[in-house]
Amino acid sequence: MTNSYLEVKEEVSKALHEHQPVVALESTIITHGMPYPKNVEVALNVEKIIREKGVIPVTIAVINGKMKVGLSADEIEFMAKSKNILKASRMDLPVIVAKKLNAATTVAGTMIISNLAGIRVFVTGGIGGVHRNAQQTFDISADLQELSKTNVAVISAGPKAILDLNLTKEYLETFGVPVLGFKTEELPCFYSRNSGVNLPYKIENARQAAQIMKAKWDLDLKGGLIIANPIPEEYSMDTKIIEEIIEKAISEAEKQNIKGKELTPFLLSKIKDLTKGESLEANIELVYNNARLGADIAIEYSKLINQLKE
Ligand code: PSU
Ligand code: MN
Repeated sequence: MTNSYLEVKEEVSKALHEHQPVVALESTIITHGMPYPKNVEVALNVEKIIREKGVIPVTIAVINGKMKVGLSADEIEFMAKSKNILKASRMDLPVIVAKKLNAATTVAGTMIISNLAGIRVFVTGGIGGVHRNAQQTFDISADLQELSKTNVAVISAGPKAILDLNLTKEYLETFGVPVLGFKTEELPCFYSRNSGVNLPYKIENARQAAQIMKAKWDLDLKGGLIIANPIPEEYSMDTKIIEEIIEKAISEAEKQNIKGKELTPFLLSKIKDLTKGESLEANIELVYNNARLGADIAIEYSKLINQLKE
């Protein structure tokens, strides 16, 4: 790798060189999205699910200022356990790299590093988006701008339910980010399958996702795509019940004056407490579900790139 800020694991650079399927994974979900030690278990399981499909999983983080493309099990444990790991989005990366700090990467941060390394498929839980009341607060996740400019496909269970889903959809439309519903015509919203927000495009399989990705980038239409994969039916939470809980969590955040970077982690953890852990279980299952689909999409995309016949 010519980029001296990047440290790409050997099996990853080999796989990329040979156009073998590779899936990037973020680390903020580990450090800020789930409690220790469950976060370690989940991070390792996600990698295992992807590897069992013959795809190389690549968890991304910044350690001592190095953008790590692929973490060892020890590094995952270190990230998961350490207190005060920073959360790196686009604005943070140059500071963290120059000061040689440790940081977990958000969807935006992970997209940037994936793109530098040449990884086109990235699996997460839920993307950031336009927060409720953004008309006043201006709180719009940098994930959305990143999706408008960086060529990486993001497999998620939709924007997190804590957001304003209609505004998030409008924002993505304005910035030209395709949102493809996987076997659904409705925007999934993280903990549940149903948001009431319609999606214009439905895809039926991983191959269609790969074909749309390739078409987008062949046409030089810069930016990412969202493959919105609903949480499996058996883990989907009741939209009404979860909505009441989200409202409670949001008013608690307002009371405590939680803002900016702290808001999303605060809400996820509050919701976990208020649902007695049920939301964490849902979060874990939706990530596993996204990992399975993401691996399939990486396989199909690499087939297209290698121009292999089925
Ligand atoms: N998905 C999860 N848990 C998380 C996140 C995603 O299941 O914690 C993280 C992602 O890293 C995403 C971030 O980029 O939440 C959004 O944070 P913010 O709203 O501050 O941009
Ligand atoms: Mn924000």
